[in-house]
Amino acid sequence: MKPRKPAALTTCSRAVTLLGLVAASAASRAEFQPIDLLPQSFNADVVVEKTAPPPLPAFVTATMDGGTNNNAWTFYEQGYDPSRPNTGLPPAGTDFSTPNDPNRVYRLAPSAAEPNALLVYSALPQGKLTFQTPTAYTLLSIVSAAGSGTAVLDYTVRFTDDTTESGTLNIYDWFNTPFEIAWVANGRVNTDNGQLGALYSGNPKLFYADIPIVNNTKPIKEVEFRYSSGNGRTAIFAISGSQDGVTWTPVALAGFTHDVIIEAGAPLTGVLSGYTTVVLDGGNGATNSAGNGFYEVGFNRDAPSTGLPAAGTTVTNAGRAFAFAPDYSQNNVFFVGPYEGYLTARANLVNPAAYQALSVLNCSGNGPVTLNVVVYHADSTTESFQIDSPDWFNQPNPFYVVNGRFNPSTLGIDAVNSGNPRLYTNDIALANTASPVTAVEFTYLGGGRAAVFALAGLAPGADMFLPVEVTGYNGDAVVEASAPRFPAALTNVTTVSMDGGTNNTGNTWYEQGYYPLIPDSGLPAAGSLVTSQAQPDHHYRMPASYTGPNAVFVDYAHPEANLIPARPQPYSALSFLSATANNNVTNEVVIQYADGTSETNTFVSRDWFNNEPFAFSTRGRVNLNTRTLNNDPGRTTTPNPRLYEAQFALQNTTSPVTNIVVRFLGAVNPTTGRMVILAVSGTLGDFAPILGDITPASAGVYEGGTVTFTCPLVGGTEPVSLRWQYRAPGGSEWTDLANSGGISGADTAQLVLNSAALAQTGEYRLTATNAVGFALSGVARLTVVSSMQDVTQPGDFIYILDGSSPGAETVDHAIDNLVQKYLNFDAFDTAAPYVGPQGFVVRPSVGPTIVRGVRIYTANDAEARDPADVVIEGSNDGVSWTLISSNALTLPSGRNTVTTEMIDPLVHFHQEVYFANETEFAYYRVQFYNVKNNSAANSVQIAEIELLGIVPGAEPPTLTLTVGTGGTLTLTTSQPGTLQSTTSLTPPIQWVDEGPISGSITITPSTEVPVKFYRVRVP
Ligand SMILES: [Ca+2]
Ligand SMILES: [Ca+2]
Ligand SMILES: [Ca+2]
Ligand SMILES: [Ca+2]
Repeated sequence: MKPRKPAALTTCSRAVTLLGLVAASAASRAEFQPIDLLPQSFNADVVVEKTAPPPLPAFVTATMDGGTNNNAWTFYEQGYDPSRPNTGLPPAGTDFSTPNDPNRVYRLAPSAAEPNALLVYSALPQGKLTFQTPTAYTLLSIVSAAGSGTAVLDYTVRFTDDTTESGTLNIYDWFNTPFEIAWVANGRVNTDNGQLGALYSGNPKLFYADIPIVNNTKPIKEVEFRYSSGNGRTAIFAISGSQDGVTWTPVALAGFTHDVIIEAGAPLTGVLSGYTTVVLDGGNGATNSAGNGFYEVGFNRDAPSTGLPAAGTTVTNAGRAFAFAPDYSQNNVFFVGPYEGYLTARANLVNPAAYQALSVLNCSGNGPVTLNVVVYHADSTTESFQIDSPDWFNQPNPFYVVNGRFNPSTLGIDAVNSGNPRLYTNDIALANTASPVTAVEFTYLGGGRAAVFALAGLAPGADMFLPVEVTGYNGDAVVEASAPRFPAALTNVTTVSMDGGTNNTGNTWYEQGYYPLIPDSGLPAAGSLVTSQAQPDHHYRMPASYTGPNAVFVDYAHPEANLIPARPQPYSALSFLSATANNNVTNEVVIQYADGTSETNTFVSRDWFNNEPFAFSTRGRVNLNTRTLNNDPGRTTTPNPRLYEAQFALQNTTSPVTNIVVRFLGAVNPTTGRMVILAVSGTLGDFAPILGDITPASAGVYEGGTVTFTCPLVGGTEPVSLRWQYRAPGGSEWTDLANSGGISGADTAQLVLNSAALAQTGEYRLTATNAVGFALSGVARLTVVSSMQDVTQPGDFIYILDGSSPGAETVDHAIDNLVQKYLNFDAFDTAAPYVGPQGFVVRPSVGPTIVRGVRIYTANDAEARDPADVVIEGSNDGVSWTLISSNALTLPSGRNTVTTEMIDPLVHFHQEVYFANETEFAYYRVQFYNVKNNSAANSVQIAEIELLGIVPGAEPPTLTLTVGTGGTLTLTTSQPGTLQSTTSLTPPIQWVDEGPISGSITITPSTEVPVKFYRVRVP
């Protein structure tokens, strides 16, 4: 209770208080307040709680690749991958020498779990390392590396008497190869997915740089570093000192700012370690399982029949029976390749026997392998043969098709049910058929690397090769079925996931605090209150627990859930806090009342990425498989994933709601679409407008055409005022639309854009406002494409300027009016990087034209090859050229994959660019100087290019009218296009699309329309 006010002020005070009470009362009636649900309403745990085993990025605070963004690639400590113990940085706190000089001794920080590097770059422009014991030296040596490029630092050495010496240091990128190499890590780890990379590649590295000290008798107390130039982010790991230039002593330092090393003992999340010793791919990594190899049938849970036959299995085909090794957790192949210890492998027969022929079951990686085969007999004679072991892909006459492979260092499964990889047989006819065979030896002669899986023997007089039991396997080439696909997965902290549903795999939500570096990313704490970002009068309470069930989950296999309010009350409207994965899901909601009545609604719940408006974004999610975080948690300007609100106005506002049945009706992706509801809120009395779904969600139209967007008002206290808004592509500001300039319905549920203009490309939404609050619809996207003519046509004279094209992707496909692409390797080779410019010359067969725009369509794959710019020149003799236009491009990421389709700007992903030009040209030279990722791309490619303009000499299109019988009229157009009509030529003219016209169509005019005008819009 507030203290009583002095009497003289009572009246005034009471008036104020009453006003306050009224306002508060109205607000509480209007706002959506949390509805607590009984615990049994929740049927799934879809949230990783903050106390769950930590994610991989929690083991560093910065990375070499991402700096303080703490993403992508960074160093790991030796021992992080126990099966590759000599890869990584030296163990924390231990002395190490450089490859070239055993006297150069350095020591990294004492812990890989604490700050172990001083980061200096443009965003962290200075820092210093302090000597724990000030000491005099004649030389200091700084151990460092930079990510994302090289850098230049200024340094200042400070003595105990505060005098200084200064200079400059050049810092190398961790993949450079100067002489001053301090350490070769031979591996790195990606904090985005846990994968190991650069294994046994000679990278990444640490470097040393020496600093001469003039005052070599004064103790040094610290060294300060300041960013000077360069893109690289410098990490300084260690300093050693020397008095004589020969002997070096590590300096104990304080002042490291960041932890950039994933320590030994951190969860090995993205690599399957220890289940193989050899793989068929991987170059120098082949004997360290750093490439594609085999898995046993059953390992791939999604395709359980694929893989190598189970250990110990006998497989019979084409008169031969082979028995696979008895145990895939032990060595199980004879591996032969150009590696120490693997040049020769020897199979010893357990039961020596005489054979007239042997058969060898084998295959090779990276091309065929020539093997020398020596057969040893009991009588001490030998026989030698040479066989070619075929590549494991695509070679004829396979004995067995494995139909899948696995890379233990990336966890990638591929070639599933592809008809590859394959095992083959090579037969050897023996001359000595009398003396038992005791052993068979395989020696590498050339090629990639080979695996021999089994031997079979044809006994004298027999008609079938039978298994030959052998010992001496020298490599484990098979990941056994019992191995976990994801070695350090989060398995017991959720029961379903957004990405994987009840498979509980892939990405899902996490609770705030789970990622300690960005503690406000994730879902708000269990039980906490959340206010909608889109509608601030909507409040929700998060589920009471993230360790027990916390979500209402439905999908095609679990189609129904029942939500029970803890305290049944009447409501005028309800709102669900929900999201879906794998695109939108349509649901039915049956609301049941205490009075026995019920009512049914449907709603579309939207995908957890990129839809608007949204109530809340967690700005991060966790991958259960690899225990990594993704979508740039906490930093991105496009916050994802998101929760949205789905709302209903109720008819029965007097009887308490006893329960709410939610049913899965269908999804864009019928079997993988799934929805969760995390909270429910409701209101009684007046409430803010509720809008339905906007349709269409996206539209394309030719310039001058007509577009309609519709969004129904499905509830809200009257009066409600509506207003459509527009946002330019890539823009952030929404502007109100008015009924003018061809726009009508801007203040209704249906917006019509007559005579669409190019500048109307962008996003549209409806806003609804009443006395209580407001609502925003979802966002619809409109693309208005130019109606200028494409002056090229299939068959026009065209040739590439340089480089080459694959046979099916030649430059004629740039103008063939089909999605089929044109690809141009650069003039140097067919490998990355892309070196521009590459392009072509075309002479339109329509003759000289004036080109004022270009439309470029993306190809079917490899976004890195999309052109990033386009330069168009014109010529009338094909020799001297005039620049028409030079533009940067930002082609969409969407791919045009159905290569047989007719190209269509209303359907296919593209970008248009317009420019001023009044000059006629007969030839056009089109060149692409850069692609989206020059270093990763080996070529430039596009599905199609359209040069947009006019043909000055061409006859204008005509439309003619003839009167038929029975009141019919026949309209004939000289060019195909869109027929449009209007009832008045008085501005503003409202042209209405009648549909496509090509040649003639016959119509029967309505007698109720006294006059009607027709035209054809020619694209
Ligand atoms: Ca660490
Ligand atoms: Ca194995
Ligand atoms: Ca949980
Ligand atoms: Ca094409």
